[in-house]
Amino acid sequence: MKKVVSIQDISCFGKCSLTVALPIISAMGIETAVIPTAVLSTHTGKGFENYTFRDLTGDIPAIAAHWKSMDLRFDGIYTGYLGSIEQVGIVSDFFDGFRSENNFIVVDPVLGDGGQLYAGFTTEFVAEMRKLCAKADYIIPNMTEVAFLLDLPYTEEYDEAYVHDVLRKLSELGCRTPVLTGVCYDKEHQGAVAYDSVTGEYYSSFGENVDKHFHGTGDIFSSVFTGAAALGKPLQRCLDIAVGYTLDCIEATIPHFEETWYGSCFELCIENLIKYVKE
Ligand code: PXL
Repeated sequence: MKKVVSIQDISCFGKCSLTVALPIISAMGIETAVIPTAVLSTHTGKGFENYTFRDLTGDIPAIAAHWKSMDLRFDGIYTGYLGSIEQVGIVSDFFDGFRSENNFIVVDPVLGDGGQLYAGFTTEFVAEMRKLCAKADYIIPNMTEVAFLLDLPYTEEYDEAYVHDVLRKLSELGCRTPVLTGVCYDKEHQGAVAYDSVTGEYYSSFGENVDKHFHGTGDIFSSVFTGAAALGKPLQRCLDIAVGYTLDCIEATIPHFEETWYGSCFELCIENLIKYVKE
């Protein structure tokens, strides 16, 4: 069986980070180990306030040392939301200890959305995340995260040439294949565009655009992308599965949006994901 380790927080309520990565990657038939980097009562996104936050950074080196003593190996290492500068450094050490010729690293540089950083993040934190991106094979930012990573103004008006240009610049941070999510060239379509900096090729996948914000879709996309890459699917297929399933989740959430405004109802279409993986 393929094995992936996901390193990110567990937001106890709110359908994101580990409560998304663990069920989704497992459903793809992949053994999913976790390193919870923090425990929060909810996520920190819009609508939640006064959440608790217990930092688990200090536990990570001991977990890594125990796993090393057992000679554990992973086909993929996938990080998402990280809570502090120190934590990003410790995750970077984990990469050094567990990366090999035979595995890959995915960094979802969770920083913000809608042109704004999430609560608690600073420009110093962005600088540290930029360094982590340099160690990844794949990074999966949205447009907001691109603006912060590349120190560019945030814009919702762009064309294909602009997207290709920022993807090239992201690869210059040191990562082979940046994947940009939430790309809209027109009001009808939304999708993802990737750049393989070794071959110089661009890949993209688009679906219908639903013009509303759904929390947690970035984590759904990155989890599916990571799972598909661990299964050895080609880059185009990884994009198609991740875009397709994320859109399924958005459509499944619409009838429940009043009640489930804080996350996306990925649970209601997990059978689609299992089908896509087998196609
Ligand atoms: O969905 C990304 C995410 C993960 N973890 C925490 C968050 C967020 C986004 O708001 O707050 C704690």
